[in-house]
Amino acid sequence: MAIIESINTVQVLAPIKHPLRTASGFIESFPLVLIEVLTDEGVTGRAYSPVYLPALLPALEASVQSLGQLIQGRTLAPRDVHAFLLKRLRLWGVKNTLCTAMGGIDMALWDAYARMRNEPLYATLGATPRAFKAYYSVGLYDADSVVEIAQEAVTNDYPGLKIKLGFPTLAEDLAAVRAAKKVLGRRELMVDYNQSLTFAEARIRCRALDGEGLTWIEEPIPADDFEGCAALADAVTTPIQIGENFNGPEDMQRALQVRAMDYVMPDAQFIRGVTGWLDAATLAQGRGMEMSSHTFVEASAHLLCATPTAHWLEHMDVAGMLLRDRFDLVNGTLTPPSRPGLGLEWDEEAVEKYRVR
Ligand code: SMN
Ligand code: MG
Repeated sequence: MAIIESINTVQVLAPIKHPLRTASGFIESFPLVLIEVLTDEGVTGRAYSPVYLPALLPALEASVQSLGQLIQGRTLAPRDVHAFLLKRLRLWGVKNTLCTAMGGIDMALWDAYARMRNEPLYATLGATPRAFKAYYSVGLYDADSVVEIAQEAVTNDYPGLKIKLGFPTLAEDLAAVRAAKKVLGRRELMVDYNQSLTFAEARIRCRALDGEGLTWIEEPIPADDFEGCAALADAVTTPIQIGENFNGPEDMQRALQVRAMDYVMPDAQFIRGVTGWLDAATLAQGRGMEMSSHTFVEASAHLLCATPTAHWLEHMDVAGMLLRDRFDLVNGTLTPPSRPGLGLEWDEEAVEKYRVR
């Protein structure tokens, strides 16, 4: 078995096609830490972790490096390393930046592990490749500007589009939804409030959106208010979607216990990488709940293959500009590549260009 030798990290500000405006914050380019796990057998595992504010990049990089120091010299056995880190960090737990750091490391370890076996990650997980329907995930657009972005979804043959909502008034939210629907026709529309509403306001707005034919309403209220989410899901017909803010599968289990949501969409890094995702997929299977992905399209394409209740793949291309081989959509679907591991190779020139010094 290979041994983990060292961990390399690079801070980048990854360019995105359209700036991401939400009701709760703005992302102009994506702050990422690129992670490489080097082994004594010459195989390198790759993944990346995100952080919200560019100013927090050094904190994320330091977190990845600190966890890296804890696992240096250990056997390349991703589940064992995961269990070791959880136990080692138990005293204060694994939340927020430390959680995405651990998720990124876990994914890089699984990438190396699959590469050692010379097979794509989905095969290492015992799954076959499948084509997942992908929805185009974009920011907040009013009734006028949403027309162009919805047209972009149609032109690129996406079967679905997700827009942000949370304008000052319900009337503006409704107008954006109706304008987008008009362009999309039979294609599906999801909306995302990014936790911006109070419970009372959410109940009014979500009920008003019932009947608009939305596929789901995402994070209408603070997503860690599981009881509030459950009450809202009861009061509304449109499925309520949460999951991107779960820190590990334990959060998802607590949310499931109170029936906080109708659909679930864990984030690959925040759910703690491949290991955490597999636990989450089992929980979703137990409840018979549709499970979608959140950002990190490259890993998500593999992970959804090993998800019995796989639903939609979110297509928000966060790292595409930094990759040598793109993960391209075909007829609005994404199939994971058959290259070893996740299939990620950095485009070194692009990394140089966007790295933070
Ligand atoms: C989102 C939030 C933060 C970063 C990326 C994406 C968004 C989504 O909530 O669901 O895409
Ligand atoms: Mg969201």
